[in-house]
Amino acid sequence: MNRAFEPPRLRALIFDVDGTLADTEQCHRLAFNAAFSEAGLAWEWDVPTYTRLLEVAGGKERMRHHISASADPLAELPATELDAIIDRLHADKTAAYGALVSAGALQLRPGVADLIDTAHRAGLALAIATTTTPANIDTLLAGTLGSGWRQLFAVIEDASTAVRKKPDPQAYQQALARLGLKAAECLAFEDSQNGLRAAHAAGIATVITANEFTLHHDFTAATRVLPDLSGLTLDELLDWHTGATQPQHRASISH
Ligand code: XBP
Ligand code: MG
Repeated sequence: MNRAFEPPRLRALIFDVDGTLADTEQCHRLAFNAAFSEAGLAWEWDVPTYTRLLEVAGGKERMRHHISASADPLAELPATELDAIIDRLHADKTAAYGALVSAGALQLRPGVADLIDTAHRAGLALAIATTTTPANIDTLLAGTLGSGWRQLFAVIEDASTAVRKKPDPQAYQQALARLGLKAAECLAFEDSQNGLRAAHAAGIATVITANEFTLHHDFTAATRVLPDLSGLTLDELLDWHTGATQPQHRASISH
């Protein structure tokens, strides 16, 4: 006789940063363009261009892709020289982004602060799994959640710990390992197709809140697609998690 299915308990929420916690990508785009202008490069990433380039996760990887895809003369440089130029551009971009965010350019998306607070009070572990630079996370969350923001998150996986960028699942797999939890005990929150693919490849059911840069992405594999997280209750999350961890549904989530 089949034992009644006991759904795994929801024990952790794992958040992507850019586009999920806040609509950061316009600021990233402006910061890239500021760095290009400072370097005397005639590159100007407008919104349609940046929307396409966002299919490459990671700022350095995105610039490298742009150089090769646009057959920019920089592509002819010896690898070490090109690496040095990309590193410098990215450092300048990160400084420009930090200045924009520190000046108050960004707020958390609707419902994010409430969900983090409610989940933390309910004893759920919170984690971050992002491809962005650590400094960007600190600038954003110190300015929105306060200087003690790190105490809210048990685990932070970012560009400095997970070198393989989304859709590679490394950031999520490392977050699960450091949390000491199974994928079925967690829910992920993402904004993009790359992010959904990364979480899904790690076996984690995912809630999507798209934004202007990702509305057109394929979110078929998501457990839920929402306009934002406003008004979201823990009971709703628990229901979605239970539904997502039913045997027949889990069979569709790769491990
Ligand atoms: C989104 C990214 C990042 C940002 C730019 O990260 O792919 O590359 O666009 O930040 P997330 P960096 O996984 O949080 O959605 O220039 O620091 O990479
Ligand atoms: Mg994102």
